[in-house]
Parts: sequence; C-alpha cells; structure tokens
Amino acid sequence: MTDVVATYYFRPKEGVSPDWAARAIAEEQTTGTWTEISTRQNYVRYLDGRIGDIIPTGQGYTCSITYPSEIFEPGNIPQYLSVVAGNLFGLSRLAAVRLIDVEFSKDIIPFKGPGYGIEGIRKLVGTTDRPHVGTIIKPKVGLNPKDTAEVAYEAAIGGVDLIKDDETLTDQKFCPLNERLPLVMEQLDRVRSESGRNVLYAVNISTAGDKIVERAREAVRMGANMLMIDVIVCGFDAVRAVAEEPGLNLPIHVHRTMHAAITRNREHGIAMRPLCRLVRMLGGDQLHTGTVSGKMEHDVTELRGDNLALTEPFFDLKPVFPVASGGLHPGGVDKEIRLLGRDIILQAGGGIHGHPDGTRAGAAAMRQAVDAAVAGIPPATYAQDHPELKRALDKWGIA
Ligand code: CAP
Ligand code: MG
Repeated sequence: MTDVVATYYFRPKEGVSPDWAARAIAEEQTTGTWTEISTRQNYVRYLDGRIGDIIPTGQGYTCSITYPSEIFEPGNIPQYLSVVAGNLFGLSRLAAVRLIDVEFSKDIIPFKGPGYGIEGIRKLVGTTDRPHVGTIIKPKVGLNPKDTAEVAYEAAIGGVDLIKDDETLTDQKFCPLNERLPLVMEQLDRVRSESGRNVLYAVNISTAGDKIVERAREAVRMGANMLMIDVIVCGFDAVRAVAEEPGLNLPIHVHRTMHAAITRNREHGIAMRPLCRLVRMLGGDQLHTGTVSGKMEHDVTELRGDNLALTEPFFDLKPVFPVASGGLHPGGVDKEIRLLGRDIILQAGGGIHGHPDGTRAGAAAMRQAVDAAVAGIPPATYAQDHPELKRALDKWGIA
C-alpha cells in the first residue's frame, strides 16, 4: 500500500449535497481550495485526494479519502496531521466532520515504533498473560517527595505492577522531580529486595518541546525505569523525540489529558483510533484508551476497536499495551477483563488510595480482583476469603 486512506464522518448543512461536501474536504486537504484557481497546473493533479463511496451513516455520511503518499513529507508528523486532520474541521458548509480512522502506508513510517511493547513490558515485570495493575499517586499534586515515595512503596508492596505520576505533577517546588524520582526508585528497590518483584514507575517528564529530551535524559541519569509523556498537551512529536533519542532505552507510558476535547464529540473532531495509530508509530509502549465502567465517558465498541489498533499486526511495529483508567476500582475489574481481554493495564488512583484500609490494602484488592477474573471466579465469591477485596466491594460494589 502506498496511499494513505482516511475515513471521515460528515454532516453537511442544509442545502449542501454529500457529494459537494466530500469534494470540499478532498480539495481543501490536497490541491484545491474554495474556488477554481488558475495555478492548479496539470502536473500537480497527481496529488489530488480520491473520494471513495459516500455511505449514509446516522445523521450524516461516511466516506474515505485516499491521499497519495507523495503528499506527505516522510517523518514530519505535524505535516501528516495538517493533511488528514487540518482545515477541514472548520469548513462552514459542514455542520460536523470527524476523522474516524486513518491507515498510513509503510513508506511514510520511518519510525521504529515501540521499543518494548506488550511483550517487552511483560518481560520487565515478569508476567506472561495476566492483566497488569497500575496506580496513579493521589492526590494529584501536593504530596512532598518523601510521602510520594512512601505511597509508592505501599502500592508496590500491596501488589501493583506500575506506579505513575498524575498528569498535573511534573517538576513543581512542592515535589521536585530530582528529589521525587530517586526516593521512589529507592522504595521500589526495597520492594524488589523484599518481594522479588520488579515494579515500574512512569515519571511524568511532560514539558516544553525544547526541554523534554533533556528531562528524559535527566530521568535516566537518576535511575528511572519508565517515562511518562502526555501526548496531546506535549504534541505527538514529543513521543517520537524521546523514543528516538539514543541511549534512553526506557519504555514510554503515554497519557492523553485533553484528548476528550478532540475525541468526545461523536460527530465532530478526531476519534481516538487515529491517535492510537500515531502513538504506536511514534514509539509509545503503553497508551490510555479508557474503561468500560469508569468515571470517563466511553463507548465500548469504539474502545475495543481502539485497543485492536494498538495490538493487531501493523507492519513490523510492536503491539502497544492499552491502559484502562479513570474511576476504576476492584469491583470494576471483572467487567474490564471480560470486555477488553487480558492484554490490558488496569489502573486505579481513587480505587486504590480510597480503600477503607489504605493504599496497601487497595493495591492488594485490585490484584485479588484480577486473580479472581483470571481464574474465572466471580468477585463476590473470591472476596469471601480475601478480606481486602471484600472491603473494597463493600465500599464500591460491583460494576
Ligand atoms: C485516573 C486519572 C487518569 C485518567 C485519565 C485521573 O484517576 O489519573 O488521568 O484515567 O483518563 O486523573 O483521572 P482515578 P483516560 O483512578 O482516581 O480516576 O485514562 O481515559 O485518559
Ligand atoms: Mg490522572
């Protein structure tokens, strides 16, 4: 395949035909504009977008537009986005338009993709096929480095596989990165010597574009074993810059704060699917895609498709670990695994630190919920001889 195929949903305003609307998108994004232009010489026309079948869908239509790969500058992600997801969203004769999916061709993927992927991360943690359990240190902000590390220890010894910073914690005065990171790693070393388990800490290195690679290097110097990047606020290319930086070689946890401003409207914007494909191309090893039962708005069908985009064969790029997070608690685990499978990271902030007996018990309850689901035992039955899970179910119920 040497063309890039983007699929759009659109709803034209009254009096505008679907054919006109599809043509308007194809023209705006390739060689045309709102009117005929004398400069559109014949030799540029090989770059025209080609319009596929226009299919009535919901209140509007879907249609694919095929872009010749020569229109893309290989490796330039901002430019890719300007083509497949640029001016079209603002066209005034369209009431709504949404990029649903995009298939990039091999010749414009000069990236290595995930360095670790699902298999590599499982190897680091020492698992074969059970879901991983993660936690976000809460409160989001305010804890000092020592207390942050203490919470990390409690969660890790309780059984989580992954600890991460929250999106608003980076390098503020109350918890400087160069104090927090060594202290957390020290506690995780303690967990390794006490339990033999290797726990990952995704330290949030999200920052300005000209500083993120240096921050990643600093984190590596301080002993980090995973890095976290918030892909929408930092920009997609931040993931690539860190993934490609020689000598870093750490797995990258990709968070997506602000994504819902783009993805949530079912008629307008960009669906999560194209973002999944981009993160995989650019080298993210695990990516938030949502839950089937948590606090965030979700659509199970879209979510399953998004996770598939992260894990199905895609040239030679490794599969990315999907992360289910947001309002998750032990009572939601069974449903997540039934609907999303075992190649998943189940993350709980409030659902661990809000346990009536504290963080360690909360982590244990999450792990027990996972063990129950993997063994095919209903959570309420498993809870009968697992007190931490019992206390969690009493508080939050079963989703
Ligand atoms: C979850 C979380 C994550 C969300 C992001 C939060 O905390 O830390 O940022 O999961 O949403 O701040 O809400 P809780 P998504 O477990 O306490 O809810 O994963 O959908 O991008
Ligand atoms: Mg968060």
